Amino acid sequence: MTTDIAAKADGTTKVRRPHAWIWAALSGVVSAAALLAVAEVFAALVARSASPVLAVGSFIVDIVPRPLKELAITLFGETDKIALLAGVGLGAVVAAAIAGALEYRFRFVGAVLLGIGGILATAAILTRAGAGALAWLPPLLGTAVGIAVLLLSIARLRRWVAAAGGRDAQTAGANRRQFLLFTGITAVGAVVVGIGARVLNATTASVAAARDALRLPAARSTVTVPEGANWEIDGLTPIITPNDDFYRVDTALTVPNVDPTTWRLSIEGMVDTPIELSFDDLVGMGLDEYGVTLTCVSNEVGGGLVGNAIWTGIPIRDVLRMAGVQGDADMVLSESVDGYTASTPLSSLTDDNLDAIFAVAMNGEPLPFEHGFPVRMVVPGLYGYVSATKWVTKLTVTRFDKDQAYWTPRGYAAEAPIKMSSRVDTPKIGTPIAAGSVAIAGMAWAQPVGVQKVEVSIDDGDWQETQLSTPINDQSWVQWKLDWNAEPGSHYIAVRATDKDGNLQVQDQAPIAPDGSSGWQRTLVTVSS
Ligand SMILES: Nc1nc2c(c(=O)[nH]1)N[C@H]1C(S)=C(S)[C@@H](COP(=O)(O)O)O[C@H]1N2
Ligand SMILES: [Mo]
Repeated sequence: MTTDIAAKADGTTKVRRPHAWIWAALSGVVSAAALLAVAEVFAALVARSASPVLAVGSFIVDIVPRPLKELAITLFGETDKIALLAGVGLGAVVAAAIAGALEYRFRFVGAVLLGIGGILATAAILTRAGAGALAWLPPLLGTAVGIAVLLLSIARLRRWVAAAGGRDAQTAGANRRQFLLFTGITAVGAVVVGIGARVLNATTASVAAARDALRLPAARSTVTVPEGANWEIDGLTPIITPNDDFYRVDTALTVPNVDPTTWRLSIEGMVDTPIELSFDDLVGMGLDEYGVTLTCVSNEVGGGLVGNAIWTGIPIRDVLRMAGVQGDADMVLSESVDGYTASTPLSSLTDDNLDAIFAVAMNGEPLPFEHGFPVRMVVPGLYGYVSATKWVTKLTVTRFDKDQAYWTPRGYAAEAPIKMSSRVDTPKIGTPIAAGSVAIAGMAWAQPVGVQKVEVSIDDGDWQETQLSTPINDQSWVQWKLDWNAEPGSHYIAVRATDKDGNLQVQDQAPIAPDGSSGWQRTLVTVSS
């Protein structure tokens, strides 16, 4: 900072003018911080979900076109959500600084801009699913306080600037102090209070305790991983994916905190009797274990958006039967607490030979928060976006020609069975291996019928049948391996699967949109001498 008082040659002093634009911009940023802090405090009191930054972030998640979303995932990977929030934050800071500078130059223009920002944030909050009846209160109170801070701060800045123009160093100094004190205290207060309230709003403490305390009844039937199902080969994926390693895909900026004691599942729409079940009601229907491989439509051939777990749950058909499904329905729209929806063919949920379940546990423990605690759906053979709704709270029995799910207007098919696929886990491209005896190994899946065989072709030679690990069931992936005498140089390894109905994995390459990737993986490995 520059000193305000400069000595002049004749011995008198002249008060230097402050850099008013910069201070005005800063006032704008401080006002916005006050807005957010007050909104967070009132959100903590009346409506935890009414956080402006998160609501605006979620709104953006929902409106950005698919190619942009894919670009964000490519650029930032699993940190795409953090990048988005940082982007929203940066945008807000810049907009607030502009509002401050404008307010200094044109009285009330900045205040109006801040007001518009607050109203847009309120609209974003109110359009979120699960916005409570009082959700409008925090952002509007925040906006009022933010505008007040801006007006008061800029008024003090004007007084300082005016005094600095004169020769009265003392008045200028006092006005400067008043401005800096007011703006500084507001800034520090907003940051401390705002962060405190945000942490409080995000706190999972009570729900985490509820999850820890949860004692699920023992499953009536269990899945045993057969002998020979899991080979321990360096670089090969284990047959059961540990919860911590399981891929995560969802639109949620913050993981929903759902208290199992207040959670309800309602079955509505084209049913004879709409029903509502508590967690205890659902679990009381009896638990069984199911081994199912879950796959994301965004998984590229050879990719890792796929995992296999032992799920504990209740067949969805049993719950639908209680409600009584009406004859001309053909789809079930499942909805999560955060408003996400998936469209699942009714037949996939009522089929006696296909175990579509409400899962409450994953690999022997209550569902992790990221994977849908307390209840999610798992449907064998359908991509996650059309079946595996996490934090599920409502099923609407309906028709495909009447209702649409979240991804349907965003470029993905309304119905999407998982495409049979196979991939090479080892050797890996870019990791040179030593010549000699090498295991080529990977994973393959072909829900719902199961994998019959996996073949490998080296350097475009004959297809050689590989060895398969003992399958857990037809809904779970298998490992495959082939012993190879690797000679020095570069080699292509291609892989393809065949299912138990005799269908060969589709060779034609397809992108992930609209209904999943296809093609045979062909990877390049380097063997050193
Ligand atoms: N509530 C909710 N459930 C959801 C999603 C979502 O965005 N929100 N994404 C779906 C998609 S696209 C997939 S692939 C699976 C992923 O489940 P996982 O994160 O447990 O691996 O969840 C599905 N369930
Ligand atoms: Mo997905």
